[in-house]
Amino acid sequence: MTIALAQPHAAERKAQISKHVRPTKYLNPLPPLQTESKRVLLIVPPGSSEEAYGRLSAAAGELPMLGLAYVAASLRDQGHVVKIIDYEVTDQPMSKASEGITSFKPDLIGMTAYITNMKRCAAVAKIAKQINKKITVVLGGPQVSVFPEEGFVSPDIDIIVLSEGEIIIRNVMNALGNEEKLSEVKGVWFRKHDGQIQKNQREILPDDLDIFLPPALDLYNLDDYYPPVHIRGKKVAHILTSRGCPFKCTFCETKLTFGRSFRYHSTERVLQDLETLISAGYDSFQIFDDIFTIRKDRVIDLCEGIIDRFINNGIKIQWMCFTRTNCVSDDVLSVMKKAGCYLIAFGGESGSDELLKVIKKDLTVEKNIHGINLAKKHDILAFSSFMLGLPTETRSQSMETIEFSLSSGLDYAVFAITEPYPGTELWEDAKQFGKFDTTGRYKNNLLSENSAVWIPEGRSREELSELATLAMRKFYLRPKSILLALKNFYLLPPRRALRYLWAGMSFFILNRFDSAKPGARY
Ligand code: B12
Ligand code: SF4
Repeated sequence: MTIALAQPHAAERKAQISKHVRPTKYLNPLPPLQTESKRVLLIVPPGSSEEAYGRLSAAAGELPMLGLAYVAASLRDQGHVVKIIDYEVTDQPMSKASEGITSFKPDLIGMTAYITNMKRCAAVAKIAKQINKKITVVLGGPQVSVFPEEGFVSPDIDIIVLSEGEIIIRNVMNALGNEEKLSEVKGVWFRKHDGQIQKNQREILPDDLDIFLPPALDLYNLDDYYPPVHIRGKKVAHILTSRGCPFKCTFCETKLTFGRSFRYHSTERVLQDLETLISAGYDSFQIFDDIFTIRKDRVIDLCEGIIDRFINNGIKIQWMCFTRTNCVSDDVLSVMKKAGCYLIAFGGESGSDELLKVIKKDLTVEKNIHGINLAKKHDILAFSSFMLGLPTETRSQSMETIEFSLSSGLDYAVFAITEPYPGTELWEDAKQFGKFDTTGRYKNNLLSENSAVWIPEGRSREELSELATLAMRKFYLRPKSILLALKNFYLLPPRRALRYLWAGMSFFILNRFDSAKPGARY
């Protein structure tokens, strides 16, 4: 059945999607505690944000890890004593981890593994085992969800949780110290007493996201964090209203962690979570869903809910989201704008149709322009991320991408040098179309001052770094971008505005932190 969204009748539409609106109470079928309660320490390993985001790190912002907060909420609900320590946000040295572990005396330590922090996770695990061999060290997160072998390279890591952690970790807690029981827990790989790695089957992802509790963000010291430069609002929270993506972009591994079917929270649940955050003083939200607008009917229902419950009652909120240029349309954007959407982040990736095909983006340059124009038509700012140095990319195609970013009406753009992640199709393509230079591994970062870890045929690391910097300069040193930055500074709390100003000056004027050499920071 086609849903008539152009001139929808509200009651009719509500009835059509009512099957997706679930009860307002948290139904909690998550595994209950079957053993004694444990002390769990969730750690963001020491490291600096400059390592992760490069020269413009202050502009990238610092946000509490949502994944750990979801896992923490689930563990706390099961009855454990849970603490989160983020050593990265406060730029702590590795020695601090030992103080935190010694004083909390955890039974279990958990960390989120990204491609960028695997070594640091291993270093924390080593410290934990030196303090007390009995501490169980668990790794979850994107990197080990698709490439669990990598976790066991460190002898100090005991258990890997693959994919969504909320249910699996509760089963792990019930099976701790009992290999037989642990062998039955789906979604884990673990090291047995004899040193063998037991590889259990993957867990099936639950359809109903409402079974998950809201992330335990209260376990972070929220004063330490601040959002990226393009984000508006006095107090900003990031939320997830859905998980999963059906598209097949070769470089992306989201689908490997969260599956290809699109799963989402009920409208009522999202509204309740927003209400809680608004009562705590939040006025601005970053919606971190991979493709927020993939289901029009759901987005329209949610936006109408926001308008009814908040906007019409004088509660002004603003928010941004991520989506694709082919998943926006006039009807959706119009209601999104009314519900407070001020910015959309698209994944434009390239200014060349040929390259968009290579990465199976299932988009064309024309579609990207159309999506950006539609956002602009509804007075919504448009942001896009781009990739430089894709397989088969030539210098002139890199320039096409840069030119596209300048001519397409975008308000914000980031340019990352392509980094293939294990487990993705791009990882396989990379072997054919270029070479890895492992001296640079784990050092590539989001904001332009990159050292490529994979060099496409016929290109060089220096050339790609130079192009990424050139792209940022060309894009942000235009009068249009400078005016937007000035407008934003005026809208932002002074401390944040000054921080961004410093980041911009460091990058564009002082050329500070020019450490694009591989290995510069390790
Ligand atoms: C928002 C986002 C960001 C934000 C992060 C803000 C923040 N602090 O939350 C920004 C823009 C800053 C960012 C930066 C980067 N990101 Co990012 N990001 C995302 C995005 C879109 C959402 C992350 C999220 O919140 N997910 C929702 C939570 C619930 O999921 P989760 O963290 O995976 O956690 C679940 C499970 O993994 C598991 N789990 C996680 N941790 C643990 C721990 C334990 C103990 C257990 C049991 C389970 C468990 O359970 C959780 C709940 O279900 C994802 C894509 C995606 N859909 O996830 C990419 C993604 C995570 N990012 C990715 C990358 C590569 C990066 C960068 C390295 C990019 C770069 N080159 O600079 C940086 C560096 C990050 C770092 N800290 O080192 C990759 C990761 C690939 C990889 N193998 O590491 C992803 C998957 C996107 C992709 N390209 O495929 N990112
Ligand atoms: S890049 Fe975006 S659209 Fe493509 S697979 Fe990943 S989440 Fe989906």
